[in-house]
Amino acid sequence: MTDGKKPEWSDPSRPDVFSSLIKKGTEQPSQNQIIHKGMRFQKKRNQEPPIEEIYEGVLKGDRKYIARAITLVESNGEHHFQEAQRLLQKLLPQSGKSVRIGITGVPGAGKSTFIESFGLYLCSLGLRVAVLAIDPSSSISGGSILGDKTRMEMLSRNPSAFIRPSASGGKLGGVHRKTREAMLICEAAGFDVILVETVGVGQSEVIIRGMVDFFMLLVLTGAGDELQGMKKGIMELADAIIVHKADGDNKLPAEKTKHEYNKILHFLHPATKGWASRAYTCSSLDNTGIDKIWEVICDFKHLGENSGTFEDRRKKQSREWIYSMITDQLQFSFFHHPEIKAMLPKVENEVIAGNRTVAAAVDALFKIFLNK
Ligand SMILES: Nc1nc2c(ncn2[C@@H]2O[C@H](COP(=O)(O)OP(=O)(O)O)[C@@H](O)[C@H]2O)c(=O)[nH]1
Ligand SMILES: [Mg+2]
Repeated sequence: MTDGKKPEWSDPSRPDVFSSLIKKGTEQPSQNQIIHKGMRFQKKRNQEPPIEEIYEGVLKGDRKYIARAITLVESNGEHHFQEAQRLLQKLLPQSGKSVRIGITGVPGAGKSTFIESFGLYLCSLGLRVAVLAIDPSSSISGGSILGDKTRMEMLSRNPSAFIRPSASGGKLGGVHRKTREAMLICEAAGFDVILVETVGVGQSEVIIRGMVDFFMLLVLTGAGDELQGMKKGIMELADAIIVHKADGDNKLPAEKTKHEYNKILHFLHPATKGWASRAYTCSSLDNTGIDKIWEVICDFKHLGENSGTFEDRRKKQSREWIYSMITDQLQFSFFHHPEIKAMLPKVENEVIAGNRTVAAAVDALFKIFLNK
């Protein structure tokens, strides 16, 4: 990850403190202006601006401060955690007004290109759009996200849009909390729509489904047999299936695929109570079918708000958030416990050498952790 950069205030003596790296973005005229205004940041190197300053900046929708706030919540440092929670607590009353949309699909399905077209369309309607792109594979592939940034070049230049790529470094659990918190920041910053892009790698779909209002699956044209083999579980998470790249010679096959999916969807459990998930075609290249997808999402929201399912899901998600946060916290405090850290390699060796059972080893660790 040679192109990755740590936040300026990160402690160089503790390289483990940040789980993700900031990627170099594309130049934006509006951001340059902000950087000039915010010269204080540069003078006060290694020192983060006070929470109150970040708070005010986020509320104003200042991208520089939104990025700062997200970097703060992404930190794994104990001190940053407390600061971040203080900031989020202040921002909380301003959140909850955006439509949260999750987008998944295999690599190459065209998610980033779709977000560029869809995002630009939303901006043209006068809406403000935030994009959070999570790439669980980025730590392995070494920055496919950077490619995404260039793919969303037009959108990233649009003053009504904010794009935040974030590498999970393979730790899905942490991304869970951090993406929710990044969403909260974007909502407080007044974005109308939040798009969360995630690569379909099994677990990530379920996690993102648990934090968005509307979830869509981008698929490509395929033969009927392939569709049958597709994981039913993933289709049952989707409020819409988008057969993407329906352009050129692919137009007709895409229509055919759409019908195939509709046939299957008919027999599946609906992802959202009272909503019939359907398949649609679109092309981000030709910009066709994009408006229809927004229409579907508006219908979904309208219906859900009237029936109460929209609010119900959000309440359920908040409840689940508590439990996933408890799990995260437990995990964090366990693995950062100094004695546990010191003991772990020894215990590992003992287990591998066959001198101790796993259960006995874990039990001993927990006795230390719980100070028994
Ligand atoms: N023909 C066609 N190609 C597309 C379309 N959208 C994306 N692509 C291409 O598909 C490839 C993968 O796109 P990308 O957005 O990076 O996919 P992601 O991995 O799902 O984010 C790129 O080469 C795009 O140019 C589309 O609507 N039509
Ligand atoms: Mg992508």
